[in-house]
Amino acid sequence: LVAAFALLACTVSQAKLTVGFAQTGSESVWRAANSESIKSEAEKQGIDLRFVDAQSNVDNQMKALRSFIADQVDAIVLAPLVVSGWEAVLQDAKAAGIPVIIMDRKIVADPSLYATFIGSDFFKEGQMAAEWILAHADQKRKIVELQGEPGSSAANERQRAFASTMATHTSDGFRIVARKVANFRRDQGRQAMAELLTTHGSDIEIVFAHNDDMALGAIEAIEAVGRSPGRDIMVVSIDAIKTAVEAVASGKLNCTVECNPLFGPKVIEAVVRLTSGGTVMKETFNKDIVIDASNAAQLLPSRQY
Ligand code: GYE
Repeated sequence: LVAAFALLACTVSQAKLTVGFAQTGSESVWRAANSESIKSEAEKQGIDLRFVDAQSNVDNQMKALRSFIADQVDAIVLAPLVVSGWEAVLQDAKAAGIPVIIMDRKIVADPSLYATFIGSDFFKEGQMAAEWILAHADQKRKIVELQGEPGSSAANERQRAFASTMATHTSDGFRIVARKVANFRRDQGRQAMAELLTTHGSDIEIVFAHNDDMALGAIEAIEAVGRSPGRDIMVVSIDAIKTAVEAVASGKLNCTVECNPLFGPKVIEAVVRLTSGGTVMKETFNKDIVIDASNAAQLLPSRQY
């Protein structure tokens, strides 16, 4: 009997899963909320999570994956900084029998190299932002775009969707006059917008930012030149972090398209299924909504991130 208990205790302790999580970095408020959501759910489920903050550096992320494979973790969660370059390391993970969950951003690779993708539909988000502008722009037509991390699926898809939706309305005069990369960061958004205001001055009527942090930076830059964000210049972005929803409620931001980062429970559920012989859907998309003056105040109290 004692031996049986010892055996049981042994299997129970062996059952604790070890999961490697290669996060992009900590570039935005969205990212902090996403990291927290996965960490807390892992803890709840008694999972040993090895968290690596790649500090927006692809080499760091690649190194993290290699060390997870060398340590024979039970599963890998990857939020890929960029879309390309993952084939070789994913082949190694596959050869080692380690399931990989791609979350948040997508990759371009043979789909058999990863188990599942879980995240938002960035193309749809870009489209929703463009459609909101088309419906609410009044006389405003000239747009500047603040772009996220080059090569990331989030920036790629939001740009592609926005441009293609706007392209169908060039006859109405809608035009993207300039684009600037600000890497999803608030300080860079402020800086980029200040430069755009210098070079394009009174031309700018609408700002489309690939995330809220950059939009909040842009709002500061607009105020710094004595113009009124939300009125003189329309500002639209994506993520719907609490500070941005507050800015919508106070009229400085016109619209933010939600991109929900709180899907740690879905990611961890996939980990548990995949490591216990279960199956998961190849792709799972989160549902996102549009937030503007019509619903911001009402949504604010329940905002979790
Ligand atoms: O919009 C931005 C973050 O990949 C959806 O990355 C994510 C984006 C998000 O830094 O704030």
